[in-house]
Amino acid sequence: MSEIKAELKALLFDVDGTLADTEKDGHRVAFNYAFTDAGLDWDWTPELYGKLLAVTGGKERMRYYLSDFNTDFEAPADLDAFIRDLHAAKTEHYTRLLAEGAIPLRPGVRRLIEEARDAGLRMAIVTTTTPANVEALVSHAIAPGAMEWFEVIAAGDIVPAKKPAPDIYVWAMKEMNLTAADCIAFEDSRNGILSSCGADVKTIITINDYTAADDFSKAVIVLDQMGEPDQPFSVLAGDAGGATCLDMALVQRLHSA
Ligand code: XBP
Ligand code: MG
Repeated sequence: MSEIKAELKALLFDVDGTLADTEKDGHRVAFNYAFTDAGLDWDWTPELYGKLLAVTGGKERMRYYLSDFNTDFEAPADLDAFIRDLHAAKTEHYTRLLAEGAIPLRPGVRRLIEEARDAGLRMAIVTTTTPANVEALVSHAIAPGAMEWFEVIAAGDIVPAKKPAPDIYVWAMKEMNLTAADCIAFEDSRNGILSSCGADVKTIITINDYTAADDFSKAVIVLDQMGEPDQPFSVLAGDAGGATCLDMALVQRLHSA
């Protein structure tokens, strides 16, 4: 008896680390600016930030820093407001950095998104970061009107349990009236794939420096980048069937495999 395969209807994109390498030169730098503005001597080095990335969400990451890395800090009485204000300042810095063009898209991202659009695929953003940050990246790094290319922006505090919980994927698919079998996800991290696979969505991984050693055993394929025709990807796990960059033909094959 032959199995009936669901047709691929939608691409669900993570943002940080997947569309662009935003963490080290974007978010980290913006956090440090906000700390300096607030008169704090906190310095999140690239190395420390790699450890802090274990926790998703900027507000949650600051709490993790205080509980595990800066235990001597005398927290103000209203810690929630303190963290909220720091995070708002960090978001201002981050969106300014993106408006200045500080962070480009990763190789192949624009090509794949444009190909998917031309093919009539539905697209959504599924991320932990703040909605303003998504808008800044999409409109500055992709195109001024590109927010409209994405049917749903599932971001930030829209669900209380951030990645690695599956909630944000479940929320996005519900909004789009789609099932997991209709979709494929693009992620770069362990927390990301735990979330997407926790929602039963097949997942393509493109690693980055912070996530290269993560466990991606559940991915349909693990690549170093999406690649371009003249800048081939390296396949780290899985089978690209001879393809040299991630195009819609390969995405379709990986979805139906
Ligand atoms: C990214 C995150 C975010 C960003 C910082 O996860 O975990 O917290 O690091 O953004 P994903 P905020 O790759 O799933 O998008 O400070 O706005 O949280
Ligand atoms: Mg990510």
